Amino acid sequence: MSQRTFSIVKPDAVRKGYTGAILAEIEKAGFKIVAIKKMSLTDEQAQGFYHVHSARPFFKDLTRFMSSGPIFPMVLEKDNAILDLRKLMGATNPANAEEGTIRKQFASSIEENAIHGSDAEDTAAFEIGYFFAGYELK
Ligand code: YYY
Ligand code: MG
Repeated sequence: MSQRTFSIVKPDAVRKGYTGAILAEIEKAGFKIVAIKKMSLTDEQAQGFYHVHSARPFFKDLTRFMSSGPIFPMVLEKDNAILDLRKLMGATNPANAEEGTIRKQFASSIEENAIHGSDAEDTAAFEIGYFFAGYELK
């Protein structure tokens, strides 16, 4: 069944000029791009987005990194979108990511790992609403 998920091309990948290549992988895998924009987050906005990780030791570095430059947040749609995007992304740490995954190809470390993808239906709904208004999601 058709499903929506939320993704971000992170600041490291945008800085390195990988945005187009990452979007190409996403479209090649059958995702429809429902909405996309370029923007920069304040540290406070990054903290709100990653609030589930607020108690983690890496939280401060993570939110500082996510607000360090432009990102491309987007909403993607296909059958089984949430799980299929996670597979296409590869493991959080690119050292453990499978060959051909986005993180294997474009990430440089566990922090600078090129792409975000929602991990469940409830987090996808929260994350889509954090970045996009209903009228942008037709
Ligand atoms: O969903 P995913 O991005 O694969 O990983 P999460 O466990 O949700 O962590 C979010 C984000 O935090 C991860 O993409 C990089 C960063 N991070 C980190 O810097 N160091 C860790 N040990 C774990 C996660
Ligand atoms: Mg996650």
